[in-house]
Amino acid sequence: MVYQIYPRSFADSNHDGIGDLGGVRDRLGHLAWLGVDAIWLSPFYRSPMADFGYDVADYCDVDPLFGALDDIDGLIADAHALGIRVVLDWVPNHTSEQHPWFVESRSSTADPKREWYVWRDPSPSGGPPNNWRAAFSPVPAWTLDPTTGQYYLHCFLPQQPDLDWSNPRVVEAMHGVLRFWLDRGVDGVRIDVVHLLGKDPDLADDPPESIGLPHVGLNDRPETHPILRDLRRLVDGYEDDRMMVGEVYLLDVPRMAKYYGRGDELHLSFNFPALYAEWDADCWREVIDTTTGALDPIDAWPTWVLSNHDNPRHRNRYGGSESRARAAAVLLLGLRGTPFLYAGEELGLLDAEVPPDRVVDPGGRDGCRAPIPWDDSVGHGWTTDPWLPLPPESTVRNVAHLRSNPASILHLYRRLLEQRHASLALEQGDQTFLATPPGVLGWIRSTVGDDHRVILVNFTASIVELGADLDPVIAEHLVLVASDGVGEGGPAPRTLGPDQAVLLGPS
Ligand code: TEU
Ligand code: CA
Repeated sequence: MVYQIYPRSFADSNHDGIGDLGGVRDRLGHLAWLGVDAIWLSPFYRSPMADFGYDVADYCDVDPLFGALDDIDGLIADAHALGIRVVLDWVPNHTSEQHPWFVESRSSTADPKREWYVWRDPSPSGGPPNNWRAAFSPVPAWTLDPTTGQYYLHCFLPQQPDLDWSNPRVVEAMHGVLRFWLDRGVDGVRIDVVHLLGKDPDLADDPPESIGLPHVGLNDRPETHPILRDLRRLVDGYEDDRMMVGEVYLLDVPRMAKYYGRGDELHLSFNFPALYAEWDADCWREVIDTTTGALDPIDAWPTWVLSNHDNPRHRNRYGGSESRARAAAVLLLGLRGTPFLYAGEELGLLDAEVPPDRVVDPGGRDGCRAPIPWDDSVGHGWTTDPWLPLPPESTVRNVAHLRSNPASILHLYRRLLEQRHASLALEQGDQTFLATPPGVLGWIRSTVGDDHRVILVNFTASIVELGADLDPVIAEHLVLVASDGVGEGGPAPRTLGPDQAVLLGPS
C-alpha cells in the first residue's frame, strides 16, 4: 500500500502553520505502526506555489517552506530504517514560469532555451494558436508573451508553461533530474500528468465535441510511448527495485492501459475511472471487469485509488457515512492491485468546509487538502493557525483519539493491512468474482495451494441475505476483518448489514 502525503497538510515541525518534511519525519513511526509500505510525497521542491508546488522552479532543491535537502535525505534514511519506501512526485510536463529555463526561454526568440518550451505565433486571425483549453478554468491553454509577441503553451495555469519533450535537450535535462533523486536513494516517482508529455507536432485543434474540456483530459499521443520506454530503461538501470507510477488522467481504462506498454513503459498507472465510480455494486463491478480485461495479466499490475489531493474525499463522494467509508476500506484493500491511500482516509476524514475568504487553490480543491488532525489539543497538533481550516469532527476524528480506540476506523485500516501482509493471496493473488445477491460484490483472491481469501462488500443500505449459492464457498471460513468490527474471529456471516464488508479466510 502506498500512502500519499500532501506535505503542506500533513504535520508542521516548525510551527508556521504549514506542514513540512520535518513533520513527515516525526510521524514515520506512526505510519510504520499503521502498516504503510511506501509513502508518496506530493511536491516539496522550490516553487512560487501558484499550484502549491506543482509549479517547480528548481527540481533539485527543497523549498525553504518545507525544509532543506538534508531533511529529505534524513527522511529517506529514517523511512528506509522502518522498512518504508519513498516515492517522490516528479512534475516533468511543465515548470514554474519562474524556473530559470523559462526565464531564459521567454527572454528572446533567439535564446538557446527558446525551444525548451512550446512557443507559437498567434493564429492568422490573431488569437491563440489552437483551441486547447487549460485546466481549472475555461481559458485558452496559451498566453501571449508581450516580450516576443508569441504565445506559450500551458495546459494548467499560465504560471506553469509546458516543456517541449520533443526537444532532446529537455529529455536530457529531465533525465538528469530523475537520476539526481534516484541516486539520492528514492525508491520511485509518481509522474505528474505523464500522458501529456508527447504532443501532436501539428498542435491540431481538439475535436469540436470536446470543446470546453481541458486538453489534459484529451491528450493521448503515440509520441508519449517512446518517452516512457526511455524513462523505463533509466529507472530499471538501477539494480535494486525502483518504480514509476504515472498519473494517466484519461477517464477510459483501455486508453490508460496502453501506458504500461509491453511491460516496458510505466510500472504502474493510476486508474481514474475507479476514483470516479459511485458507491454502487454495478458501477464497481464494471470498473473492476474493465480493468481486468484491459490490463495484460502479466505485464500490467492494477492500482486502486479512492481519494487524492485533487478530488473530494471518497467519504464525501459516497454520501458521508462512516460505515460506507469503512466498507470502502475493505474494498480498496481487498482488490487485486496496489492500493493508494490518501492521508486522512484512514481517519475517515471528510473534506473541510472552506469559507470563501480562505479559498486558496485556483482549482477549488482546498477541501480535501485540509490539515491532518493529530491529537486532542486545541489546534489538534497545529500550534499556529494552519494554512487551511481543519476538517470537521477533529475533536474525535484525530490520530491520538482513534489510535486509543481499537474499534475505530484507523484500527480497521491497520487490521486490513496486517492481513494483506500476512497473506500472499490477498497481496498478490488472482481474483475471481463469486455469485452474490444484487447490491453485493464478492470475490476470492487465491494463489496456488490453499492460501485464499474471500471479500464480500454490501453496497446497499439494507441487510442482505447472502444466499445458498455462497454457502459452499464460505462454509468453514472465519471473519478475519469486518468493516464494523462485529463478529471478527467468528464464523462467516449469513447476512451482511447495510454498507458492511468482510474479509474471510479458511478456518
Ligand atoms: O493533476 C492533473 C489533473 O489532470 C488534475 O488536476 C485534474 O485536472 C483535476 O483533478 C480535476 O479536478 C496533477 C496534479 O495532481 C495536480 O495537483 C496539479 O495541479 C496538476 O497535475 C498540474 O501539475
Ligand atoms: Ca512548517
